[in-house]
Amino acid sequence: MAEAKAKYSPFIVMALAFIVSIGVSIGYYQFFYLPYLNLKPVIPEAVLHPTSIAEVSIVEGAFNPEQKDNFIPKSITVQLEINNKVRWTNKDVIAHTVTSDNEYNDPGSGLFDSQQHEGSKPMIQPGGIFEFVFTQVGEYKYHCVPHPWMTGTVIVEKAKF
Ligand SMILES: [Cu+2]
Repeated sequence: MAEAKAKYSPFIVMALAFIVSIGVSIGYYQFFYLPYLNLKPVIPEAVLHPTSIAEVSIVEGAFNPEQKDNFIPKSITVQLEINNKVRWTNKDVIAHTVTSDNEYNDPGSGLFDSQQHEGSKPMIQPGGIFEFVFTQVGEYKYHCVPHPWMTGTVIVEKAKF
């Protein structure tokens, strides 16, 4: 036993222990910590459930390409934790969609597209609504699929106190 111990100097043992601990740390980070971060985006409750709702109307006649007004307001600015939940109400006589120009996928709410959400499938019917909670600061452009001249923008900012 004493001979076996003598083969490994304390320096080698410490070096090996150090290498093993680095390996364990990298493995933990890569296979446990990163997947955990990716699975669970931490979105504050106040962002998921803002105190009020921002309203956008799809006005009557929006289906008509000759008509200038469709989404009113055309651009709406909202604040996280205040009114970052946007509600579109279809006041037109035919169905429409609210669809992201670039397939924006919100980490809290999923794809920004009324066609992907229950309650509005396949389109937002006359008198119907579509609601979407924006959880990230940014500028989000959207349009209506059957009427691409209908365009709008949602700008999301941090709350100003
Ligand atoms: Cu439309």
